[in-house]
Amino acid sequence: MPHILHLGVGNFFRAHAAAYTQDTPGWQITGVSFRSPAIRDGLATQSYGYSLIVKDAGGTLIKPITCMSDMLVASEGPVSVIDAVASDQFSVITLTVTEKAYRLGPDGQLDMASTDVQADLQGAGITVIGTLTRGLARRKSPVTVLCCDNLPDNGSKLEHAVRDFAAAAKLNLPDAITFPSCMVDRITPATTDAIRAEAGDKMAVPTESFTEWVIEDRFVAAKPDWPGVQWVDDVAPHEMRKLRMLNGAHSFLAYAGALRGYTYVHEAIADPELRHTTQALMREAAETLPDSVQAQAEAYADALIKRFENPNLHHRLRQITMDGSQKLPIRILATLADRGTMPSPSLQAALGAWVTFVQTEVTADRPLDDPRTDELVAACQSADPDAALRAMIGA
Ligand code: CS2
Repeated sequence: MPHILHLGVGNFFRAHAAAYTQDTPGWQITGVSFRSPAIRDGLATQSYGYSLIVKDAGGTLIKPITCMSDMLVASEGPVSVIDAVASDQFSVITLTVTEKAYRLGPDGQLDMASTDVQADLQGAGITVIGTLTRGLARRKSPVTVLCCDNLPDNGSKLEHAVRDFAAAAKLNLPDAITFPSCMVDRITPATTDAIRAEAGDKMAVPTESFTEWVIEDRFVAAKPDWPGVQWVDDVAPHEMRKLRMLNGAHSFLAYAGALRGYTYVHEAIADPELRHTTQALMREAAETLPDSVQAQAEAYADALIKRFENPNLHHRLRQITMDGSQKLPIRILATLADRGTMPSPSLQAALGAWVTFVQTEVTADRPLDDPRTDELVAACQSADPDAALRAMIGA
C-alpha cells in the first residue's frame, strides 16, 4: 500500500492533509512527532484513528479519520525517523511543523548560528531539518518532500535549508528529490475538553468545513490523488492571497481583539471597528496580489469574513497571537514592503497592535509564547520599546 510519511502530527495536519488522505483510497500515513510522545500515546490506544469535528454556523458533522497506521517519536530515537525518511516505503514526505521549527533566520535561510542546528551538525538529532536531511542523504528511491507550513515559497525555503544543512554536514543528496511549494488552508482550533466530551474521543480535532490545498505539480514519485486539490505550475499567487489576506487579517484580529478583551475570533470580528479595519486590511493586501488572482480577491475577502464569524468554532485569539516575531514579517511586513509609498493604515494598525500587545503582556508579566521571547522582553525594557520591537522584526 502506498505510504506518506508526515512530520508534525498537530491538529492542523489532522484536519487538513489527513482528511484529504482519508478520501484517497489506498494511501496510508505514518506520522512523526518531534518532541512530545503525547499525541502518539493518545492515538496508539485507538489504532491511530480519531474524529474530525467539523463545525459551521449551520451545525456539526463528524468525520472519522482512519488513514494513519503508525507513529514515531523523534525524541525517543531520531534514528527511527532518519530510517523512515530513507525508506522507499514512502514516496511522499509531508511537513507541518510550524514556522519556527525550520530554524530560518530573518533572510529566510537556515540559521547556521542556531545552537540546535550546530548541535545537529554534530549528530544530536534535534531539528527537523537535520533529521530530514540525514534521512534524505541515505535515500535510494525518488521522493517528493512537501512543506505544508504557512511560509511563502515554502518548498524552496525547505529545499535551501536542507541543501545548506547537507553542505555543512558534508552529506550528498540524491538527484531524485523535489520540494514543491503549496498553499494550505483550514482554520483549526486547539482541542478543548468541550470538544473531547462532545465527540466522546480524547483525540478529537475541531475544524471548519472550508478547506483548500493548492500544490505545485512537481511530484517525482507516486502522487496521491487527493480529491479537491488544485494542481498548478505556480503556487505563489495563491500563497500570497492566503498569507496576506487570511493570515494577515487573523493576526490583526488576534492582537487588536486580545487588547480589547475578546477571547474568540468570532467575537473580535463582531466589533464594528475591528471589522472595518479587517476589511480595509484585506483590501490593502489584495492590491499587492498578482493579476492572476485579482478577480477573486473581493469574493475571497467576503468569504473570509464569513469564516471568521463562525460562532461554533470557538477559535481562540491567543492561539493566533503566538510566535508573532515569526509570523508578522510574512503576513504584514512583506505586504507593507510591496505597497511602498501607498498609504497602508490598516496594515500599520496590525503592526501597531502587535507592538502594543507585546508590551502589554510583558508589563502584566504574562509569558509570551514566541521563540524570540528574551529579545522581545529586552526590547520592552529599552529606552524606546516601540522602535526596538519594530526594529527587531525588521519593520
Ligand atoms: C492562524 C493560522 O494561528 C494562526 O496564526 O492564522 O493557523 C490559520 O488559522 C490557518 O493558516 C488557516 O489555514
